[in-house]
Amino acid sequence: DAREAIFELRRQLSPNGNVVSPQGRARTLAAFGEELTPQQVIERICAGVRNRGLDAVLDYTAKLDGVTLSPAEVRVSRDEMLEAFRAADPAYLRTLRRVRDNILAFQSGILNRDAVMRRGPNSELRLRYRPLKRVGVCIPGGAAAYPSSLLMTVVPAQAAGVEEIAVVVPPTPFGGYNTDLLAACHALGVTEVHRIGGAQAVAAMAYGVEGIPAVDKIVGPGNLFVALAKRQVYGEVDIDSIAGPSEIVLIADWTADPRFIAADLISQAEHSPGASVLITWEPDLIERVAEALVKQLEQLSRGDLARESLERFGALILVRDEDEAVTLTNLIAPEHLHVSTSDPDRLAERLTNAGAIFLGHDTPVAVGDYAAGPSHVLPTGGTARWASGLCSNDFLKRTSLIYVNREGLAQIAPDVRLLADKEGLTAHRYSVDVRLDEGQEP
Ligand code: HSO
Ligand code: ZN
Repeated sequence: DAREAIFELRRQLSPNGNVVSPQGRARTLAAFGEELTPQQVIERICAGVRNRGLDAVLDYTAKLDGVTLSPAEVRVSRDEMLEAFRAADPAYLRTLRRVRDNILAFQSGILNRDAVMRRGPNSELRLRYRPLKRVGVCIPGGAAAYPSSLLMTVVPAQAAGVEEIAVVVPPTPFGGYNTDLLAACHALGVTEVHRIGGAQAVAAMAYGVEGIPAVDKIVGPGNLFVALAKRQVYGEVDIDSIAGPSEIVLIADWTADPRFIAADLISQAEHSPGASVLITWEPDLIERVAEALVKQLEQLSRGDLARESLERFGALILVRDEDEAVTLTNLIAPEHLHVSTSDPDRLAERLTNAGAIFLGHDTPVAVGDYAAGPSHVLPTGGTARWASGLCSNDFLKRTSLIYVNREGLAQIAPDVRLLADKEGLTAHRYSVDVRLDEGQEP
């Protein structure tokens, strides 16, 4: 039963499920040497950082990342950034610049604008947007320390006008010592990079520690512990989302090329784990995609990783018709949805639950992952039912501005008085009456 399979898949792929970096999970739990749940580990780390500041961050970095740093070694120096930038491949730097421009153009173009509403001459209502002042960006330290994730978080924040951006990335060869990543930071104008990661970095940015003032919002991908830590500090600061593994649903009809579909399914699976689901009403297509999958998995260098992921979290689903495809897809609410049909726009109209939709045969998800402009930080785990991908507007806060003159106050006063009376809040009522000279002494 497709529905049941989907629910099972959903359960396993939630950030709390057991597939999120099982090795990392085991290592971290072992480091605490007791029978602690991941949540209890997070509470310890956050409390430690809150109470003991940078010392605690460095202790956890030694304990969990196996790297001993002095306080002075945490922040990447200006010279180190410059050196990485100078040593970088010029073609890489040109690509970074072009992609940055794509992202900046899109993210600037969609920025919310202040709104003014006037109903008559006696009042004015406004909604004003202002950027957050300081934002923290998490970049993972393993093989997934992607420059593209740096682009897809930092540039939207810059488009919104965020003044200070702090990047944290664990002290690993992939992470805080990765010259490509440091070069990318420099190319984007990021000057503040700290070699810390995991829950301790999230806590440091949320509470503020020596050398790292508290931020207003924390964004960016991470493992189970980063996800749980973000949830823990939410309320103290804002966060983007609790991210789980990557996912794709592909809807295809007979006009789709099975080789393309296989490649798209595998490209999600190589995130390892990643969930890849094909939904079609063409029995033929399923067979041809299965054949193409076998061929491509043999040829691709990450084929083994992807195969493992496909075996656990892959599905080729045959539905009756388009309608059933739409219903099932909306139920899954995938992070990425690729509509590979002859008239993708028509179908997309009815596909309401998806982080990002890729239209037509020639728009692979990789275009959005790397270069198009919308952020690839997208809702996973079925949260596309109610959540949206990261964008520049997520770095703005709204303030409402309310003005009435004396006449405006007089006009609205009866309603204010009546509600204040109902609630028994006499001072609220008096604050209106005293202005309209109708109040006796309170
Ligand atoms: N598909 C990932 C983003 C990514 N892909 C980074 C390649 N690099 C989550 O949306
Ligand atoms: Zn990807």
